[in-house]
Amino acid sequence: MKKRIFSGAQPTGRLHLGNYLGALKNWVALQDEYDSIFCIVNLHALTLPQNPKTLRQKTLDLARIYLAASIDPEKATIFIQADVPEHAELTWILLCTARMGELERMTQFKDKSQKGGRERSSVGLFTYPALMAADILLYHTDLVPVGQDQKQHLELTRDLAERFNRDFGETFVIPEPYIPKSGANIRSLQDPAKKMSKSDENEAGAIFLDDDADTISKKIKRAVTDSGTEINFDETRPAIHNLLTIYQLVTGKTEQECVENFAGKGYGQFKGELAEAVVEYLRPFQERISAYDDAELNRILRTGAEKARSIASVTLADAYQKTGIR
Ligand code: ATP
Ligand code: LTN
Repeated sequence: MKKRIFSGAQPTGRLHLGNYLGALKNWVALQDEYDSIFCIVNLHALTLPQNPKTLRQKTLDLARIYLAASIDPEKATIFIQADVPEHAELTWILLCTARMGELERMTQFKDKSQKGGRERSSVGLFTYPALMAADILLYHTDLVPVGQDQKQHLELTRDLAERFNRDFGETFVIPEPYIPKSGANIRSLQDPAKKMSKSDENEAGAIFLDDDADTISKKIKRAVTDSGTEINFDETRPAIHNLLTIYQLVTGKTEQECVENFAGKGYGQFKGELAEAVVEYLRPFQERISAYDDAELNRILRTGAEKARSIASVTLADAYQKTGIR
């Protein structure tokens, strides 16, 4: 029996190179070896204000991105979170086992609630990690490929699963995070102190997967650099470290090959070669993105939801039985 992976992304905006290099790329790489389930987490999207007129389309667009990124619906299960109501149901059970203190320690809540202020943040934003834990635990997931920013949520998921198993009897598999050594933490091109993010107001900080060649070039040319002239993987020069990491990941070169390639060259030439490499890397993806119409997407998502539900319903029934609800 193959081991299982589960992961998801929110349909909240345009996906960027950080999402791709930190997560999607690894989903694709793992889908042959693992029984793979990839979710479009539209219930998570509601934790911040969304436009109801565009959320459905964004949800379908994210399915299109999964497919264009080479996730194969013949191998992997792709579905929309809200099509499997067991996610919301198990969340309640997990919320009743989670502690206030645990959720209060989540740094993503601290970051995301900062914008509008804690007082005005939705309770859903606060309880978001329990929904993520339900996503993962419903499928007896072994491995969860995510970026570095999700590590803390994964640890909470493990704690909740262990606590439930201890209090009510063996029910959930304890999942392991899969966080790549390189690419899990792509920084903003405008401010390397921040991660590259969909929700950053400054669009110049992110390379979106659907940016055209000209936009990619401009963003890379305008990317901030550090003092000094050398192009190397020096952690104390986070801007160049980030750009060189992107170069390494999109070209598949070793660290040493990257450094040798740019020895004695200036930032201008480096940025030119980096832009070219990113454009080439994204080209096949961009060519595939229009290949799927909404009818086909809906068919894939319906099949995915049926398959997901057949697994999730058994796990939920077990959790309901163990807790004395049924
Ligand atoms: P964003 O911060 O871009 O708004 P998000 O929190 O809405 O992202 P999702 O779109 O759900 O996140 O993220 C999908 C995956 O991309 C997650 O596994 C996340 O860890 C990963 N990811 C997000 N940003 C980065 C980044 N800058 N570098 C590497 N991986 C990232
Ligand atoms: N919280 C994640 C998205 C997410 C997820 C999941 C990732 C929701 N449920 C389950 C992996 C497994 C995020 O914001 N990036």
